[in-house]
Amino acid sequence: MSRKTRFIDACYRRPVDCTPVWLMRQAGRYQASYQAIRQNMSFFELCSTPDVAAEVTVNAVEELGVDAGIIFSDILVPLRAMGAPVELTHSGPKLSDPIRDEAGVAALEVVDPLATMPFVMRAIEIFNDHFQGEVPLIGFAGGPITLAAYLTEGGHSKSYADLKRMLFAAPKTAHQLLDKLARQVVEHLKAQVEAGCHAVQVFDSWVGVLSPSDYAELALPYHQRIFDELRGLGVPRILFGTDTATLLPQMATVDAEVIGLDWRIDLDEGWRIVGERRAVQGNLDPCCLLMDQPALEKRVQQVVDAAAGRDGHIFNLGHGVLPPTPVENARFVVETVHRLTQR
Ligand code: 1CP
Repeated sequence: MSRKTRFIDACYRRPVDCTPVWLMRQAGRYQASYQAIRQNMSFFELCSTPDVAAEVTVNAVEELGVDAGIIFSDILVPLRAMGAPVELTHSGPKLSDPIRDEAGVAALEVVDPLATMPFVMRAIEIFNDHFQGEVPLIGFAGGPITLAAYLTEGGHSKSYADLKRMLFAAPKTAHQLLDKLARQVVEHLKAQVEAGCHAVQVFDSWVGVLSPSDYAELALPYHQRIFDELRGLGVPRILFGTDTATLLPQMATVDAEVIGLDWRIDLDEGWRIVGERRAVQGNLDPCCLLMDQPALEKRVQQVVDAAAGRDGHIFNLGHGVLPPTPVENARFVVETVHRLTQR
């Protein structure tokens, strides 16, 4: 079975020969090949140089043996295209002039991805040329709450007080912002599929900072709209967030083929909540990859056991690969899942 068939069939809950695996943030600083490339160019330079972005994506697939690639880019790339000059510093993403009022929101523009981010689509084409369509490629965008978090906070945050000040105290401005972000997400994902992506994932990584009632008001309507508008593309759609255990009953109403789970809920319990009709992606704690291989194998086995051989499990981490991860442990996870789930 080709990697493409294995991955796509699992998304649609069809039987496969073994459980497909890919790892969130599988391309990055824990790889020597990535570090070598980053010595010569800045992060956003890398993202906007299609042959190098494609090379980094291909390297991750080849070094790890995963069943899918995820195009090397960032959720911050479309924010820069919309007019928010986000930079990447040693302490993470930074926006010197965070967006906290109506004027700031009004200045953001929903842009044509082909005109403003052609390099993303070009990198997708180069990846597909390399693998001749044999390895599926995932396109992605950030979710509205996560993008709004970077714009309002100006970077990573512990309390998300600036985000929540806008969401709770200025709901009209907040909805204007979320609406623009949702429209940009749809445009960006459509362009990536048209360029050749075989699946799409929305990373609403920080949506778990919301209570269930705030999720219902501020995130769910946008998730539903984004996924409804992507239905016609005919590719599997993955919805991911972290800390979503209490939000899953609502996320299960979004028309996504696959729901991503983090480790804060057991996979079988999460699957029960999102329903047997869905495929699920997850949910090994990325910290497990810092252990020795016998201990790591036990943790992989636990996730495989929780999936209990059901169709529609895509093995992944509950969140991204951590920078101190040994590459051989990432490769070991992929081999171990394939070995343990051979059918
Ligand atoms: O070289 C470097 O120092 C850059 C580190 C780095 C990398 C490797 C950043 C900056 N982004 C990326 C790549 C990236 N980002 C990918 C493609 C790689 C792959 O998956 O193989 C993807 C899908 C993302 C998505 C992304 N960026 C998310 C969603 C996924 C998640 O982990 O939650 C988020 C939240 C970001 C923001 C971001 N980009 C970079 C950093 C350091 C951060 C901040 C993370 C944080 O606030 O904790």
